[in-house]
Amino acid sequence: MDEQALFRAHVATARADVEAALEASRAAGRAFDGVVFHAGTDHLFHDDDQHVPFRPVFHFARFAPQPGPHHLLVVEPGKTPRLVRVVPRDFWYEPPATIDHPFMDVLDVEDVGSADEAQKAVGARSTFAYVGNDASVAAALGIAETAVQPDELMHALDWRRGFKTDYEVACVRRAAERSAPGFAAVRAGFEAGASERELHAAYLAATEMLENDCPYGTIIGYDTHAAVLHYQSKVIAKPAPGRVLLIDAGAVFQGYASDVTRTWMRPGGHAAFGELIDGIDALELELLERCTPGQSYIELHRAAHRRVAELLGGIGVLKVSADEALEKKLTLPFFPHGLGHHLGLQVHDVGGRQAGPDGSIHEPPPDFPSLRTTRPVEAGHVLTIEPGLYFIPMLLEPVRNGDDSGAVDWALVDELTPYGGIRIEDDVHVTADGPVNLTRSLIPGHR
Ligand SMILES: [Mn+2]
Repeated sequence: MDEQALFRAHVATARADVEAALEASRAAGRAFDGVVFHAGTDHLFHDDDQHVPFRPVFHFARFAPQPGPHHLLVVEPGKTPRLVRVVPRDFWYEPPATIDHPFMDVLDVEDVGSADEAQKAVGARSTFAYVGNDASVAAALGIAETAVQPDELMHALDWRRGFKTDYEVACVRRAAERSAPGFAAVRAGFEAGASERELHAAYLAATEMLENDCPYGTIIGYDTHAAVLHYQSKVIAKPAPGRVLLIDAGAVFQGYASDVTRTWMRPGGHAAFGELIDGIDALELELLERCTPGQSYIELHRAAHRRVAELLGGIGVLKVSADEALEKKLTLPFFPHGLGHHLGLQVHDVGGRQAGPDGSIHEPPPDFPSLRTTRPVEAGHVLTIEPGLYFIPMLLEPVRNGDDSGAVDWALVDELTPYGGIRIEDDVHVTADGPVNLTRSLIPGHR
């Protein structure tokens, strides 16, 4: 299918989702004639005239990947969605690019010169709900505060965003295609001994992205930096010794993100660490293959902990059985984050903890408070699978000094701690016919 047809079908689904959300709201006693989606108001840094990097309101971006703030989109059942696009005449900044995208043909698009003009063009909408980041814009449209992101409507919209259209899946894959040369450049730089900062620059150059185009700050860390889960510094110094590199990076296509992590070790590193990399890689691919409709994501997370216990037992870091390790929660300090998350317009996409479209929440089990995804896996979901295994002194300290200290070979832990940690992540599209790995064929593993 061509892009135009894909996008047309996508907008049909997005419109149906809005209609279903309006119906859910009506059933809850809060009826609206439609929804005004706002691209959002941008912000300045405190007491400054510089703008905080702008990201559109994601429910807006689902209809139109139009950069820039202030645009308004009116969605009403039975009518073509109307986009009032703000293209200011400005000599300080370049106006947001009028991009080449099929939304120009699928939506009813009208250009105006300012946020005020956009509000005038949309007119009074007192019977509508407002979705956006600026209640004053809602007020200017005559929309009551109680109709600003009303709960029932938002729960239903968030839930439905979990089911990706073919267009959305294609965008995630295109984002991954865009990131692939970045991974190749970083791999080559790692082999040549480049610094973290040089690797980051190489990633941006190879993906043709500016810093603010990245869906999230790239994580590029050598050795112990790989054990800082959201490591951000990217030091200038050449790596010493630079035995291990962890890169967690994505790209964006039409607003949709990819999110992939690889961990590489130089030849001649600790054989036990190499075994752990192999083990986490095999685990990741195996769990990804289990992403079928009806699968409990929480069970996948539990399975990951069991394998982490087995891997640590296999190399001798843990001196107790996997059962005992799990019972004593000894894997938690080694694998302290969740197995993954929904992926789409947001890197950590909405709705991962929803139990249904009605606002009920599926809390993570008490053992795993960081788990972002508790919602059962369904066809249409796009998820990440990203098991990890780290040597984080701060988390291991209490075990070392606690009652279960004897269950761990601390000499071996001390040998492996300089290697930092491992995380391996791919993106999966769940279909009725099974999982599709969207990223592994584009971005090779660790070998
Ligand atoms: Mn991720």
